[in-house]
Amino acid sequence: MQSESDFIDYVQLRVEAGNGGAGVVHWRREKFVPRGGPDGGDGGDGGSIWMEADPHKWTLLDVRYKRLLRAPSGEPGRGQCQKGASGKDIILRVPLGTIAWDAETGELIGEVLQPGDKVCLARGGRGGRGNHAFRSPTLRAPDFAEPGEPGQKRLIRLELKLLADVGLIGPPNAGKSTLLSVITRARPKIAPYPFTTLVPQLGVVQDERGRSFVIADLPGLIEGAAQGKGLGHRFLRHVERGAILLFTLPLDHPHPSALFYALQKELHTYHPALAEKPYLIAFTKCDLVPPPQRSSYLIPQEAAPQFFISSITREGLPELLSHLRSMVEAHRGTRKVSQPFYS
Ligand SMILES: Nc1nc2c(ncn2[C@@H]2O[C@H](COP(=O)(O)OP(=O)(O)OP(=O)(O)O)[C@@H](O)[C@H]2O)c(=O)[nH]1
Ligand SMILES: [Mg+2]
Repeated sequence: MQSESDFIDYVQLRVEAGNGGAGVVHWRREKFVPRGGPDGGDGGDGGSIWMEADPHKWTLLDVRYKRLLRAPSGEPGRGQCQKGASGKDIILRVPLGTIAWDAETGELIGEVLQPGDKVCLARGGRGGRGNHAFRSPTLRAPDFAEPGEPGQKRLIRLELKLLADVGLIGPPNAGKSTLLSVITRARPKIAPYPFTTLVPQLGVVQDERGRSFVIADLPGLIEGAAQGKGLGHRFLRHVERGAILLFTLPLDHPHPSALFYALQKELHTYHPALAEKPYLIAFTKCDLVPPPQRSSYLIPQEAAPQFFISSITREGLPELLSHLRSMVEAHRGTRKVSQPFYS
């Protein structure tokens, strides 16, 4: 199970790609030929630095300890037109949903969304050409060669925005983690006090046909979250790429509908696009309210589907999950956001 300090969603590191190896000036040496033609080979290319999406990673924790990544330079060319060896690339494995920025210019370098997606963080320098490459009918004995190009050097900021299909939005103590624990194999911490969940947790909902979607349990949101109150705002960006929001409104709260409006307002304040995501509503802890009294909690004039669920009795869960699943399937592929909301 994850602990709080393991969830790292922001790191900065320096990357230095390898320089290209120099091309060389060299002359063919053969018996009885005092000075053969030019045969200086090209230098090898410098190693590049890449990030690659690894579906088994969910945090940038292990990247945090890598302050500097330096790829080897290419080797100089050699006689007999031999190219120098290229520097080996370095591949940094990162979770899906990692975005790379140039920390000095603010430029978006790229993001990885699918397993195996690769983005070049620093390109290795090209090897220089040896004197063999410069020979021509008018220049039979070039006595010069190119130096290698320098490798790219950058300060990189990596930011993780989790890729979940569904994000749980609710106040502290709403039963979000309990819900995650009964519908997935995730084992988040559950407790009868607010702010039990301090960092996002992911769980995979799987059905008997093997279809699955990913659901993110986030720290509870309180009013003023968008201005930095509580914990939730720091993690709100992790629902930016969740296609669907699931509002969890606990029935042990006196006014669940007021909660709903407050949560929507927070999302809107944080970023208006968040408030436009498709959503549904689950009234949690419905075991606390007898069925005849439940309908009074329904939010009037609300087009989104509303469910009464209990993680204890499991009431309402199959209906909620099947609805979520069809929404997820309808919105698959819409989670690519190439320009993140803010930097
Ligand atoms: N009666 C009842 N209690 C529930 C239900 N689901 C959760 N609870 C209780 O509600 C309390 C809070 O549950 P959590 O799952 O930790 O709530 P949370 O929304 O994750 O809270 P934070 O992480 O603090 O935001 C716990 O004491 C749970 O046992 C439910 O369906 N019925
Ligand atoms: Mg929780």
